[in-house]
Amino acid sequence: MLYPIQNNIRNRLDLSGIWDFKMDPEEVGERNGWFNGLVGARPMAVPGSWNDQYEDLYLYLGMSWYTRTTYIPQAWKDQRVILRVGSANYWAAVWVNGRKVGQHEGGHLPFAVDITDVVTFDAENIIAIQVENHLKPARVPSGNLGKSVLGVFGGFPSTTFDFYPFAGLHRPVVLYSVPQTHIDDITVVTERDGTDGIVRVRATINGHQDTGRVTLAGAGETLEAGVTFTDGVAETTLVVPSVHLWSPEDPYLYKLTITASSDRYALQIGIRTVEVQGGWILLNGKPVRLNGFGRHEDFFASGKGLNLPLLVKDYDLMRWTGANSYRTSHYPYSEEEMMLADRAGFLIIDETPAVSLQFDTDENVAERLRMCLQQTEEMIERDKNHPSVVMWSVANEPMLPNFMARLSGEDKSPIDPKTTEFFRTLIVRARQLDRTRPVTFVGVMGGPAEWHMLADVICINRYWGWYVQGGQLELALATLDQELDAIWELHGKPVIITEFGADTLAGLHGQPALMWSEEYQAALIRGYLDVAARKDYVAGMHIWNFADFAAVQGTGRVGGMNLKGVFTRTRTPKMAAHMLREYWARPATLASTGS
Ligand code: BDP
Repeated sequence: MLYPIQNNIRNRLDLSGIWDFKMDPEEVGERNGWFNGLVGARPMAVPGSWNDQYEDLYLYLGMSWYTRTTYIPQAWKDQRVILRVGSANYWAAVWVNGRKVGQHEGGHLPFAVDITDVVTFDAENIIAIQVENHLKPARVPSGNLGKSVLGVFGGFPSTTFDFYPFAGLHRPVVLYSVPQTHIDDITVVTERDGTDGIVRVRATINGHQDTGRVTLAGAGETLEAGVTFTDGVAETTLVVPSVHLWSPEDPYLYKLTITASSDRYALQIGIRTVEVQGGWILLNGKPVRLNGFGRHEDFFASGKGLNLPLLVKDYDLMRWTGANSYRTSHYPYSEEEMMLADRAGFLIIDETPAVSLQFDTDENVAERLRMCLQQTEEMIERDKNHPSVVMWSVANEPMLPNFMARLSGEDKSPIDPKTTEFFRTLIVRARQLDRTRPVTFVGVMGGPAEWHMLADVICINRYWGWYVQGGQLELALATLDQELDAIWELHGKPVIITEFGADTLAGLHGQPALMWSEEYQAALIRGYLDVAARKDYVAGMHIWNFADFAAVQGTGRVGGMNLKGVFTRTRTPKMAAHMLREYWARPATLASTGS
């Protein structure tokens, strides 16, 4: 799943812009030939969620149609023409010139369809994309389970997760062309040997025999190796003397170019290593602490749609706080975001859309496992070459049916081993696809230790001082302190608190610091950071959340918003953001003790 590029061989035509849009709640569009063009359509921006572009669409999640027409340049005539959708949430089908050419399920990962045989070069082509985001029990993530599984968050629409289920074409739709014989895929793995960098490259081509070249340019040098594609595969290893390593402090990128007889593809790579050793995560052999945030793709009007100025601003604000890391909670973010992270030097925990997995009927669970595997595979395929990605997360807060009783300690019964098998399957699959990065999942409070045992790093979300022991910070921090040591004792692996925080109404102040005030949020976050700073096995602290974000409506969500951001939704810093800026400016204790 290579990102479409423009060079002197390949072409790319971005179809972002204003498309025609029409709701199809009765699902009559296909029967009535809406793929040939929409009657009574309204304008809709792509990329962008449809929900926040019109008042009457906010709550609409059903079938919808997008259409637009485009010429395809004559110069592409001898090439294959591909249509690629960056993200259509949740299910989509693509039609070109009246023919259905493909469909895809899963809202946060791209899909591509070869449309060479259906395009015309002499007239405009009509492209139609159907999209729906019905909340369904067996989907990943799930919705409409018939009861509120999230207690206080449970609201409307009925999700199992705590963010708004924005719908639509969220990332660019592009047409691109590749030569008939073209490079299909590239996998880059980097290692270190003393001061040498080792770059292992594997490329595949859709032909049998071919010869090519691999070129690596950077740090004032260009290395080259000839390669032969045998049965479509070519492999080579480049040794880079006096390597310029990639790190958050110095995110140095090399340019890797693969040339075959008819094709060329170039990408930016970073040379770095990631390992887990005892209670540490090592980056380039030195302990590193992941300081940062859980985030969301979320903004006014654009919803979950790619918003480039916001992306740049968010990276700048994260840097302003001193953060070096974030998690793509709770789904893979845009490719543009990943490329910017490579360049800006963020350490990313890359997460699949498996948020709030439920274990209800065997049938639903089997269907969810199928989707989880698909999304894990698609995510790793897409993001495997990014130096910024340092860990895969295959789920966030999977939940046992008796979650509340387990949390309170009332239920200590053994867990169903089938649930452990579920995670073993996902984690094993991720490791098969990528042997170079740790694999984890993010556990909920009270979640079973059996699941964590399968992971390379223990990632936990903790809300002592908010949902539990709310308003009792001293008690909450003492609970955290003890729990962390118990977790370390049990697992002997690095621990990351992937979520902790407090809802905070910007502008609400108080002395004493009461819940919902800016003071309370700052004190809670600071308290957690202080506890963690005393423990060498804590490899990361991610605050929930970077910014306030849209959630479903409910009694715990003022204005339909989760207010745990250290920035508001419009990116105004709360007190906690200023506190972090000071806190993270101090040298991290572990980094300074590294070898
Ligand atoms: C955690 C979830 C996250 C929520 C957060 C919260 O992982 O998605 O937004 O709690 O309640 O349970 O703010």
